[in-house]
Amino acid sequence: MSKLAGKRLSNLIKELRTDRQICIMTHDFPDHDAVAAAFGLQYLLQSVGIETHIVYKGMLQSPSLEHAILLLNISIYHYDDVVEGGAQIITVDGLPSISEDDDVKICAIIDHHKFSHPEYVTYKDIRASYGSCATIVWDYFRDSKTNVPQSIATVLLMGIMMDTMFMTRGVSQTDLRAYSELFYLGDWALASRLLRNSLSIDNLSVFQEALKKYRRHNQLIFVSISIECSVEVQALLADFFLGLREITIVAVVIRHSGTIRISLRSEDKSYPCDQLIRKVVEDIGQGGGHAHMAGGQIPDNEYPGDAEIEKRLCEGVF
Ligand SMILES: [Mn+2]
Repeated sequence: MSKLAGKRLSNLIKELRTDRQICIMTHDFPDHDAVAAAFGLQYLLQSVGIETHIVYKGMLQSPSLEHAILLLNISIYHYDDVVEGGAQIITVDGLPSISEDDDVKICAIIDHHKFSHPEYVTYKDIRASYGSCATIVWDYFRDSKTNVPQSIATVLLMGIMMDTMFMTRGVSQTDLRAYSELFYLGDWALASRLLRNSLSIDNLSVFQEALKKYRRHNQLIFVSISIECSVEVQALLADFFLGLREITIVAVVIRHSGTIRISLRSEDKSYPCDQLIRKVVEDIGQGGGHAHMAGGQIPDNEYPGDAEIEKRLCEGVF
């Protein structure tokens, strides 16, 4: 191991055995921030001679992310295609769905969400005050005095901008430092162009349904979408409603590959999303996130119906 690895990276490397496959795994249905964090970390580990695969479960659902992966030459694989028995997993930006049948071991967790992370994992770097996981990985570059190549800087910029909605929410001082440094190192124009064009004409039917069906309770909007919808479109829809000046809390429910997903947004500090989501999914699912933004999942067969979710939400707020 290089002496230049830096403290954080050295501590991470101590958890890894190089005689087994090492995979950096994003949360299921990865988003820009998850892929950015994985891509950055892969480069760092490679620079000290450790080869890894970036893997995910679910699907890549964002055309803008797929475009970025192609343009910036990011090697990312579906879990089922490359992960070997006994593999060591480093998770980034949220826990993937790894079951006991998967013959793998999570050996490190790097995240900016306050989920309940498994006890047995000894290396946990959770920084819930950060706006993005990409910022944590940037800090590993800084700590190990490793130069950030242009393609990595561009992807990290995408991750930071996506999760902070172009530096307008959940921004910590470190996010700002990372952003301002990466701005000069990466291709900021490309990163922003890819992000700003993440919707397509096909997605308008989701917005149409949302505009017809949304339910307003004072400063709160609840909307449940019945047509197939990606998590990325769900997020953009939630942000759209939050942009209404009368509205400070938004919940968007979608159906997505066997689960019901709830995306929550709040601009009101008295109603932090991470607490609210726990009330909404209590006894039926799981959820977590930040004060300004959180998400929850409920298995299809446990779903109590939109009316019950709406009721729980209103009870949490009024
Ligand atoms: Mn993130």
